[in-house]
Amino acid sequence: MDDSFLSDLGIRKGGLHSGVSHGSFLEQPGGEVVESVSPATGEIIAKVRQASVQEYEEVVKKAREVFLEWRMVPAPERGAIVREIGDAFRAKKESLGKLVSLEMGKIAAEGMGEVQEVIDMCDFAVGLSRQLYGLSMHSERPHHRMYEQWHPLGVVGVITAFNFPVAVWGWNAMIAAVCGDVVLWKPSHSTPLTSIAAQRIADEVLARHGFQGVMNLVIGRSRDVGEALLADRRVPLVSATGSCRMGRHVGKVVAERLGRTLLELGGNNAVLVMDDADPDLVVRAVLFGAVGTAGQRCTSTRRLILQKGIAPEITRRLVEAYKQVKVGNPLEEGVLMGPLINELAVEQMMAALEEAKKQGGEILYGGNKLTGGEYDKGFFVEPTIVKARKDMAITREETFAPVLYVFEVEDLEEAVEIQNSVDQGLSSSIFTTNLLSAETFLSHKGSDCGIANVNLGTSGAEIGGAFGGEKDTGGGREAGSDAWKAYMRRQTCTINWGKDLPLAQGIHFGD
Ligand code: UN1
Repeated sequence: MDDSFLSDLGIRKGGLHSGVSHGSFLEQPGGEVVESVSPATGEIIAKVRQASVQEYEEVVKKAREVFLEWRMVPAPERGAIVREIGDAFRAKKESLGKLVSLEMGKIAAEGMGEVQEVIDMCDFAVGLSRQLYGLSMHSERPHHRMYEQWHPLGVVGVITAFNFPVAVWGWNAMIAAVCGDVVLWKPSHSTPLTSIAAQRIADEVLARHGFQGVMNLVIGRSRDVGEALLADRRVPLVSATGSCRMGRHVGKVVAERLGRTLLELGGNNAVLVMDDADPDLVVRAVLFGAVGTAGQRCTSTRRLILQKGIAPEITRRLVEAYKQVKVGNPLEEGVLMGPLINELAVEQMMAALEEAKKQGGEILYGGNKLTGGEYDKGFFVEPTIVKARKDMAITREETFAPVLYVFEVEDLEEAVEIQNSVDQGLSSSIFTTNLLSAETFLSHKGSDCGIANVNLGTSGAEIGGAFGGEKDTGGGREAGSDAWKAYMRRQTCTINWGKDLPLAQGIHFGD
């Protein structure tokens, strides 16, 4: 493999890298060394020295100082710097996309798509830097004026997962930066090199402008560094992506100190297909949604709910399509599905399939771990389709793997009932050419998810919309629309420009 992309990103193959940066990387952080392992080949790409709690302390202290300066920079000027960060990511798109593939296992096209998401976020944030609007209100009192304004919040903790090792940081970091906040990033220990490479790109631009430390990186163990971050009153907002279990813990610890959280947790996303749907669109969308990123997106399609008239055709064509999926090294041309992230993920998928069979599910395609040849070195599985019934409890759990449960229903009402019967509420979609069905799905008696699509799949959202979901997905919204408001504090201001002191609600007090 040509690994010049690693040197392009400053990563030395087999080398030992620092996992802590407050604008420039610390020489010798005091935490344990972690290995970055390619899930496709089992090879150690490089090693990373993590932060101890002591370095975490140092970084937060400095971040807090940088915040006091950064918040005084006019927002459009902050935006201009973020524009340069976007340009720097453009220049490294291919290299960083390949590193994402190598370290996380998604195919190169998706790795590059993820870097594009960071670039798009930079562009969005630049525009936003001139649009951090507050409202003005009419006061009920004479000679009074009321308005609201948005102030920077402080140091924002960003905890990201392995599956989107750079895009989700981009959603948070670019918005936080234009809002005048300072970012403290704790990435997944499974993808340390991607975060180091991304941090280095941002560091270089920020240093050029004398703003080292607006973005900070702390790779560290959850049980000490992570806990320190959650409990830290100097961090007013923690934005966390991960499992529902992890989110419950984050929510509890941060709420205990009355801090804010922005949670993007599990999904159990369904595609509903009505008899009047266009089958070509369905097959392509479900393939991308269920097999893309080896089913390891929060938005991956996990349930396919088919109206009974179209069910045989869709099932047959989907099985045909699955047969064509080439599973292998994600950096190889023609491969559509890479490995899972680690052995545990493979075991969890196999355990879920055992459970599905016990509960009455029937495997229509796949179901196995892949072995032999190059497969023995990595964590490869077959993409899998399971014919399911709605009473199967396993279908209500999120298994982070390419498992698609297929249901058959009578009508839209039953389809929506199954779709909403799970604890998670991230993404959903319907395929129909009937306006009434589409609008019912989008209405308040339709999908209960944060994302609801018509005639496209559940995954692959654009950054322009607010991203996130309801129920156990955590309720947070990131990226586009007005998600920026979570990263600022709102201040309501009333000004009296008269010579009297009228009270609100018409109260007379001692006069
Ligand atoms: C995630 O899996 O955490 O909508 C994020 C999508 C991507 C983001 C997924 N743009 O599938």
